[in-house]
Amino acid sequence: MDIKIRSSDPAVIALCPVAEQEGIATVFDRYEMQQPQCGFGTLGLCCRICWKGPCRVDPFGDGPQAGICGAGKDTIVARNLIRMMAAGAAAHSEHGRHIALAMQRVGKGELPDYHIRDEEKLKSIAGRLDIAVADRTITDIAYDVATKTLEDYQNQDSKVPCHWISASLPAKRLSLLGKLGVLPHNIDATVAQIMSRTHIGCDADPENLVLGGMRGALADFNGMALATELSDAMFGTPKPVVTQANIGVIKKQAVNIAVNGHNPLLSEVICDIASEMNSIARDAGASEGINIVGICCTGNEVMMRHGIPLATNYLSQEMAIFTGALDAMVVDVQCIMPSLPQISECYHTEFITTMDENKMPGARHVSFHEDKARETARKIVQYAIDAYGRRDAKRINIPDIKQTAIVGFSSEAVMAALATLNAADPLAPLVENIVNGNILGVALFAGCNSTRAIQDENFQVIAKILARNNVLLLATGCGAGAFAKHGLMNQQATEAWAGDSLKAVLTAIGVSAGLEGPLPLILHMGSCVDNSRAVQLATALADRLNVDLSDLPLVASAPEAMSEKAIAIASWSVAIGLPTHLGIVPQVTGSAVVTDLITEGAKDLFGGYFLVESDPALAAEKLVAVIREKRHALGI
Ligand code: XCC
Repeated sequence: MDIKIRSSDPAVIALCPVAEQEGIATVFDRYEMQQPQCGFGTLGLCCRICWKGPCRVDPFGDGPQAGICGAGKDTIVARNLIRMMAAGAAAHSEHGRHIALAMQRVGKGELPDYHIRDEEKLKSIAGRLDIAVADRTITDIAYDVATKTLEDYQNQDSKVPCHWISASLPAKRLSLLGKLGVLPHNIDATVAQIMSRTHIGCDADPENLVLGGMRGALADFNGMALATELSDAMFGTPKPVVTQANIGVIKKQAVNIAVNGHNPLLSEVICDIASEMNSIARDAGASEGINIVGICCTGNEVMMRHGIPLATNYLSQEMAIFTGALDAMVVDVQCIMPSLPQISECYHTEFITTMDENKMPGARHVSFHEDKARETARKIVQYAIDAYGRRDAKRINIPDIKQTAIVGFSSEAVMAALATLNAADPLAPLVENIVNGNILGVALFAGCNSTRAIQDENFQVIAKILARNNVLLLATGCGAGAFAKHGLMNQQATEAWAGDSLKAVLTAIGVSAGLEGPLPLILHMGSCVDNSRAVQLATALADRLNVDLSDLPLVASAPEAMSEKAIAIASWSVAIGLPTHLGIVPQVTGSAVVTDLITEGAKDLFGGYFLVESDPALAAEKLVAVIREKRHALGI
């Protein structure tokens, strides 16, 4: 296999031959082995919802047109799609619940290993949730914020929408979503309702199903907004920090520990403990002590808060082990390939699972609970130090591939940078430059990598074209990882790729904010749950202009979307009014009705819609055209 047709990441291109030489299959090999993939599944036409099945509908119209129960293609496709949205919502919201429960216990004084690191942020959250702050202790406020947040998982009054979505979207959008009946009142209930209505013999109406799915997707938004905001209060609100990204951040002379997954509750403590255990690592022979590196969204979390370098993003997570210098990979939840423990077994790498509900065959499981966070982290770091002693020097191969990245642009950080230009009215410089066309529009890149595309390629092609067209670029998740690895999140990239007027704006803000040069070409807003940061910024803009989100020259793009979480994110992006590009054809095309519902139909209802285009250059052109249309409608 020519790896260049599977990945554009030079580190992957350097390390895949190592895997081949060792006779170990990678995600790219397994993709080849799966070809050709099932056509029915690709079209969304395979139903496995009951044990009379699996059933499938013949897309050419010759064979069966309904499953054994009578469900036709539209019902089957819609049910499959919204179950994926529910799974995505469940994943983000479990993450959020975990953080909220931890904060509630911090509020009760039960977790000495955690603190409220950003008290101002906590107070501002309290203000948004109508919780009093005057003359109160920070722990009391934390308790109330967490308790009110947890009501979003408990409220049984379907007329009262979740607190977080109500506190996060413009009034116009909330009113529209309320009228459409898609504002969630309870995250858990919304997810349960999707599972219930898609059980055999329930909702069979594709439009009703898709609307129910959109409600679940908005519950996903609610779950990620609360996860982001509470994490900031507990661990700090990100500020711009200079770091490095790609596999070359692994160091030969250090005990290398990769943190992989999503939830900062564990990785934050590991970062603290690692700095305390440096001398033990040095005594074990690692002259550079302990080197924590990040993968996927745990990587984004620790990168933006502490400048911890990013080793890689989703599709290349296996590559870190092939360096022969990764002493431990510590994982929590989501997007962790089950192949990792088996590959680790071929090396000296300790592969450690930590969450009791996420175990993997072949892994060492160290059960993580917040009560004993520091003690558990210490044990994990010690396993890594012990593994360092078992390294095989002959198998060490760390390609010297890494790029500088400036990351950590929370909405607060963006506002702070803008405030250096206009302290009284920080949004004014952004609004002025959008109105006068120096900034044509804004694009948010989110989502994963998929083997259905050349890894990271779509992100790069689309971003460079949009930047040339003076579109301001934001990124989260593995998209952000892709840009960081490929050197598109630094000042040199702004010089190289930004159109003239965008470059002038990024330079004015960057210089004024003390960066001694422009802002990076693409602003790193964080992990997947941090897509809510971009919505926060967009909501501020919409409120300022007294328009709805769907009126703004703002688009979203998930060029390599893959996970159920990405499907949920892309769906709420549509529901809040954004034209949302997908570079991977979603598994819905077996039903013209559902395809039409999420494209043209959604446009009529929400103003947002899916724009599917797998050619990245064409996708970029279409996104620029959409931004121009929005500007035209606004009269700017
Ligand atoms: Fe996708 Fe969210 Fe996972 Fe990366 S890690 S593969 S969901 S982009 Ni968040």
